[in-house]
Amino acid sequence: MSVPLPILYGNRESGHSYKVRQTLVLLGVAHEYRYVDLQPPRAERRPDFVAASPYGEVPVFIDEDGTLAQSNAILLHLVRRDGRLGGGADLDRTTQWLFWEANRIGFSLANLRFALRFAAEDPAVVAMFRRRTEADLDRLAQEFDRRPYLLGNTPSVADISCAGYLFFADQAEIDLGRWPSVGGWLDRLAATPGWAHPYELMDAKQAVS
Ligand SMILES: N[C@@H](CCC(=O)N[C@@H](CS)C(=O)NCC(=O)O)C(=O)O
Repeated sequence: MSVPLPILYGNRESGHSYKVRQTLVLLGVAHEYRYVDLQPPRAERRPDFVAASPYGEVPVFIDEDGTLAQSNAILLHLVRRDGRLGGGADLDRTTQWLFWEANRIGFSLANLRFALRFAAEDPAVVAMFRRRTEADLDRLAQEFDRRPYLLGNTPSVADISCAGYLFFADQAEIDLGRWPSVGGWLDRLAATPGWAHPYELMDAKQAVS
């Protein structure tokens, strides 16, 4: 009897979905990627997604343990099961960085990019997202002045999560040249075997890998 593959619902423009798919690929978890068109109103999106999604947002991940939304909750689920990429003894520090990401870079830069690319946002709001993004990059730079990855010498989901939206920095009109140690960290991540740019990884309308 064949066991159904885990399913990831995501979208090519979604850095939060990218964080999950990149982790699945790096961990070698076979899964089915289901593309969700986010243009239609929430209730009119693909019915299997509407039925599965607790908040109406991608990503949503389904495996034998159940259905999970929230990118960082999914990352914790995966590394808890696997033990690599920040699971095992590093789990508490991994969790700390994932909570930071959710409130900081995954909020500031994600919304700055969204405001500049997809929405006509009030300039004062855009300026607030920009100030906050810059403060978050200052904070990240402090880490990479001292160590190659957030947890030390090897990459983890803390890095995958905090870097996710930084691969869209140009779309947020952020020049990473101001933060060379952050740029060096992103280059190291991009050189990890199995790493791919968000558009490369998330483009397939539907894929099994
Ligand atoms: N905190 C959530 C954020 C998820 C999120 O903002 N998803 C966006 C795409 S990146 C979405 O589904 N937008 C469509 C909508 O809200 O209807 C996470 O980390 O997964």
